[in-house]
Amino acid sequence: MSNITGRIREAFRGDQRVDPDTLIARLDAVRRFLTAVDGLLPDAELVPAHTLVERAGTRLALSRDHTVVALAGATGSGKSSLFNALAQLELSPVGVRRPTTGVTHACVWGPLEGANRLLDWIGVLPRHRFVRESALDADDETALHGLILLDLPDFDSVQRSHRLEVDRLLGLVDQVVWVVDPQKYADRVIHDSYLREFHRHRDVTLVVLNQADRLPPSELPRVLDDLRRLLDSDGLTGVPLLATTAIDPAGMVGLRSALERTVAERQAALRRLAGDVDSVVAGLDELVGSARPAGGPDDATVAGLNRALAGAAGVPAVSEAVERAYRHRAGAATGWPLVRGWRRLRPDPLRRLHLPGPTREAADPEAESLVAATSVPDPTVAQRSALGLAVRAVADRAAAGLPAAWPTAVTSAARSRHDDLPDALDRAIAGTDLGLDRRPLWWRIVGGVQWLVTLAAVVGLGWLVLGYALRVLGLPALDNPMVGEVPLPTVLLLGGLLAGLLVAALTRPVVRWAAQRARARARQRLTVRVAEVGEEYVLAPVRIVLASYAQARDALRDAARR
Ligand SMILES: Nc1nc2c(ncn2[C@@H]2O[C@H](COP(=O)(O)OP(=O)(O)OP(=O)(O)O)[C@@H](O)[C@H]2O)c(=O)[nH]1
Ligand SMILES: [Mg+2]
Repeated sequence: MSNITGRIREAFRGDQRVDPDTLIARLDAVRRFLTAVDGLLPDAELVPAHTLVERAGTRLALSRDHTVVALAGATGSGKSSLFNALAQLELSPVGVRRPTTGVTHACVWGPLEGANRLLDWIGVLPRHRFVRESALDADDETALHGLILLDLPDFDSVQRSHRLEVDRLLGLVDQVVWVVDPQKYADRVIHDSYLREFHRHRDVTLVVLNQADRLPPSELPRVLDDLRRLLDSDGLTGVPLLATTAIDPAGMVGLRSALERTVAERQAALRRLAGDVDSVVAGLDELVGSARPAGGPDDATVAGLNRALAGAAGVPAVSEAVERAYRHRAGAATGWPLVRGWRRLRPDPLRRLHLPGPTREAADPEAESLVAATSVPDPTVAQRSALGLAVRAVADRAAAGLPAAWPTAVTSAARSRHDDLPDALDRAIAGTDLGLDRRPLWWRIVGGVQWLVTLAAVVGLGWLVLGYALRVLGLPALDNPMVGEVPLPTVLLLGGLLAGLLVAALTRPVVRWAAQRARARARQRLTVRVAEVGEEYVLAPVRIVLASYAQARDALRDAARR
């Protein structure tokens, strides 16, 4: 037995008064519960709670000064006879042809006005409503002022409409007086289908053994004992059990004073609703339980999700392209000027993926989808299924320990934005600053050195060509300054070429190292962005369901507090 049900049982002990504010707080808690689970739990399971909230709201708003008591029982048990005897008028026909009463009759003690709206809601036709006061002016009836007595059709009827009417009314009235007779008091229908169902409404239940005059006086205690035993096994321990005789005013005294007490207490409506809340809470208890879910899946599961998202988003391919693009761009900026142009002819690896770096992130969500898509290859089948499994793992871990109805809700939350994931990942990749925007200073310095040494080589070459031309034309030769044994132009040409090659050779490992760093940095930034997508599209919806669960559990705990 769960905690909540246990608490309800305990609260039942004793004839407790129901505080209206407490009842309203409990109903509010049921309302909070319904809001928390809206769209998460199967609607069919929530029908009783919705019905309760609606009925209770209306009943409390209509009239707290009236007590609606129904006489219910099998045909011929004497409901109409008791009804007429209490009203001391022939209001509801009593008959020998069964079943006699086909529609509910009502008798109101006190002015009808206040009771009319209540009877409209209960659904008793105006022509079947009677007023005790106007029918007979009698002060001895004041003790019953505020009573609305209903004579119901029989619940074991051959007429289906009678049964439906009884079932409907039993859900609305404040108190039920079950009328049984010596022949049929042990019938299975009344016990299995009705009395047992009413065990949570013990404090608004009364049982009368009518037609007590038909039993020899010596037999009556035995029959009452037998009936008491049956009621106990119905879960109705402690409900008042009275013997009545409708045809003799003396045989009505006990019932009459019980009704007077009920009317004076003005508690029946509240107790009835409190019993309804208990039933609803007990019915929902299993659906909600008292699990304490974690705030979400554990770190390892989230890491698994992020890995799968990174794979599906093409993070490895993009970061590799970043490394290649770095080498490409660094080569173009620092390489030997004579071959730089040739390098530029080759396509930039990042631009080939349509990743020019940080994108124009759309401020307007409408326009978000217009942000240019990248050409990062679509995820493979394996990557897609890895992502599916990772999302599933998130749902499974998050829902661990939750009652049966919830894992489905958590799983659908985890998958709720699955179709939007590819675009979101693409946008995240496109929007990531891959760190290749700025040209590092050292590229420019090395590039400048390369230009200088190349210029030296070109000057040396020009000088040599000019000297050669002068010689061929027989003109006076140039004065060639010497550097040691070697003429300066030659030093410039060869030195320039060698220096260029040397600088290029020395730069290459530095570029390789820097490119790897750029790759690692880009990978890290991409991973962060992809994890943000995972948070927004997978984890946040799951957390919302977990929070709803916690709210529903707390609300139900509040609703159980009597
Ligand atoms: N002897 C005796 N007869 C009773 C008593 N109460 C009712 N009767 C008779 O039992 C028969 C059925 O009574 P009703 O009051 O019509 O019974 P009911 O429960 O209203 O029956 P339905 O309207 O068919 O559901 C009638 O003939 C009554 O006179 C009683 O306390 N003692
Ligand atoms: Mg009747």
